[in-house]
Amino acid sequence: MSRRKPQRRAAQGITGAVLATRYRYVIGDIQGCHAEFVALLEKTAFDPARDRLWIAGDMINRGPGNVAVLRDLMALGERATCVLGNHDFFFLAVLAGAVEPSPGDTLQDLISAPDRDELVEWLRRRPLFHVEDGFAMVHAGLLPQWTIQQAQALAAEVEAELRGEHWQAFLRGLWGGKPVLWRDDLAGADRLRIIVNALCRLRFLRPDGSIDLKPKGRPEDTPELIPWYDFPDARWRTHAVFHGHWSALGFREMGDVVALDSGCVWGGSLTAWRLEDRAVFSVQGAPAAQGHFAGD
Ligand SMILES: [Mn+2]
Repeated sequence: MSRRKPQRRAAQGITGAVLATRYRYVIGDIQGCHAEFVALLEKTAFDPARDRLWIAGDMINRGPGNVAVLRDLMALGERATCVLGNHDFFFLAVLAGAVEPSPGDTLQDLISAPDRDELVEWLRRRPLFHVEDGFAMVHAGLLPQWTIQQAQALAAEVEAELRGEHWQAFLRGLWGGKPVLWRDDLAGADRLRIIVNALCRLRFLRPDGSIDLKPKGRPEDTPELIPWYDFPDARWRTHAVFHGHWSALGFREMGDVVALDSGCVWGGSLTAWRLEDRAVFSVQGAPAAQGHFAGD
């Protein structure tokens, strides 16, 4: 974290209100683990009047308390900056009729919530990428061909679709793993699909810079592939990057990249990283029914 020092300064909210900030806490994949989320905020002594949360996506699914997590984050307003993960997208896609829930999904509390529509309207207006003070946050990863500024512009292309009137049709065309190699002249659904797959699903790249979405394990298990954050000469390296999505990695500080999915819903822990002084806070997750680090 040496490139730029974090600055304790006021943040400009989207309504133009100036939010005085004491601490910013970056938190990885909550996945409906509401009790652990509440316990973690208690442990950090989070003060909603002075502090802010950065949530690295996958706020919901696999865990038991999806509705409560979304309600809490929504209630924080501009105090919580939440980027979308693949599970957040998946829930929206279920509502759009693009995909069917599988037995491991736990979205029923959301699907039948009395305030479902309000939660959905909030969720589909979240960003896919956040940049502030020399730091960037994304759920999964960044492609080596992208600068931070380009990634911001590409995320905005997807955000515009998701916020638009035809968001459900957009999601129905989004599913799939192709294309795997970025090109600046990609257009239409192919372009939007690879942007979402990179920001929300990426772990490994092949040496030619193309995406391989299949492996979910530790980097040492697939030495022929390159973790996205290790790709040589990646153009996004002007900023420090926080990400989640990779429970097999666990919490890792890797120079200017910090991995924050410590697998709470799989019996691991939920971690908060305080941006101002790099203090780490964590609480133990409940034992997982499906075994330790059993999935995403
Ligand atoms: Mn994920």
